[in-house]
Formats: sequence, structure tokens, C-alpha cells
Amino acid sequence: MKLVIGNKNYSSWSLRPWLLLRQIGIGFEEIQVSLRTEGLSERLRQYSPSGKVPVLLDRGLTIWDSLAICEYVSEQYLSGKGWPQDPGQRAEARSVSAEMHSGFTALRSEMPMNCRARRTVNISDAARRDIDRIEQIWSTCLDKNSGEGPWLFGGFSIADCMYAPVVLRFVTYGIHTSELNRNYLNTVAGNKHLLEWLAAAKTETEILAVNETGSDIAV
Ligand SMILES: N[C@@H](CCC(=O)N[C@@H](CS)C(=O)NCC(=O)O)C(=O)O
Repeated sequence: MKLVIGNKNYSSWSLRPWLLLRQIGIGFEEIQVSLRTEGLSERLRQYSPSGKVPVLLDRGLTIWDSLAICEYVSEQYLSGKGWPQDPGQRAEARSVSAEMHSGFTALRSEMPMNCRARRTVNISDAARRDIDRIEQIWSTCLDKNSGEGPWLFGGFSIADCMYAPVVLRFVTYGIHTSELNRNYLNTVAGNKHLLEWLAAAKTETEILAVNETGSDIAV
């Protein structure tokens, strides 16, 4: 199995299936493609019909799009256990994952993933609404499910993969959260696989100017 990803420092979409595969302990070969703009389309189209990463190459199949890859891994390798087993929890986990997948555009554009940076940015009303909605999603899930474990639905699930890049954005841009949500943020940010991703991101030297927003803060 091969997972094609972008720069670890910047590629929020790549992190999601990468984290799932690491967390469940499935071995895979990682192919990293630079997301610098020059020649990007040709580099990505070698692997991906969509011209985007991530892409999974497995058993003769090419599977693209982060959520579709997570679904495939869950079905093919986890007998569906990438999602909560309770149908109600599973429906909610899919709802919050779909909401993340299709929305939060202000947050994405104003606070691009840039794991190694510590920045301040001016937050627009639209991005503030995105942050507030994420806070609401996390606290609703945690209120209901925290008796079963520290993740959004108790046990680790694809929903946590979908929100991991947001956790990293909150860390980079110093977004304050409620105490309950901070515990969740710390669970994700302290996960050993996520730390492995961050360590690799720190060793990357390529700068993608479009993702370098905000002003540095002293750490
Ligand atoms: N919805 C897609 C989005 C993938 C995406 O936009 N990937 C970015 C990198 S993080 C990309 O490949 N950008 C290159 C381009 O748009 O040319 C997914 O979930 O995988």
C-alpha cells in the first residue's frame, strides 16, 4: 500500500488518512510530493486523477480524496471499525466529518495549516464563526462520549482524523478553547503519531508562501 502525500508542514488533507493508517498500525509506503506551485499539476497527476493529494494506491486501486481513503481503509482493513460501532454515534461521526470536509472555508483560507509556525492572525467574523462552530461540535461530542474515552466518540475514529489538522491550526494560531475542548486538543496534539508527523514537518525546509500568513510570535 502506498500513500501519496504533500508537504507535512502544510498538507492538512494528507494528514487525515496518514494518521488513520498510523494509528491502526497498517504498514504503508509514503510517497511525498512537493506542493510548490511550479510544475505542481504534472507532479500530482502522475499519481492522482484529481491532481490533488492525498491518494492511496492499494491492490491495483487508486483512491483519492481524504475522506474516501479513510472510508476505504475502514472497510477493507478494519471491518468498518474506522467509525463508531453504534449506529447513532456512527451517524453523528459521519455528520461532523462531512461538515468538516465540505465547510469551514474562512478558517481554511485565513489560517492555513503551517505546523511548525507560531503565529497571530487577524480573525474575520466568518473565521470566528467557524471556530465557534468547531468548539460547539467538539464540546457536544465530548459531553456525550467522554465516558468512553478521550476522542470525539470515545474511541479513536475517522472523525478525529478529520479534525486533526484543525487542532494543529489552533496550536499554530494560538486559538483559545474551553477547558473540555483543550483536553481534546491535547489528546490529539500529544498523540505519538501526530508528534511523528510534526517532527518530520519541522525538518522540511520548503516554504510555500501562500500558506505563510500572520506574524510570528515568540515561543
Ligand atoms: N477534498 C480533497 C482535497 C485535497 C487537496 O486540496 N489537496 C491539496 C493539498 S493539501 C492539493 O493537492 N493541492 C494541489 C492543487 O490544488 O493543485 C481531499 O479531501 O483529499
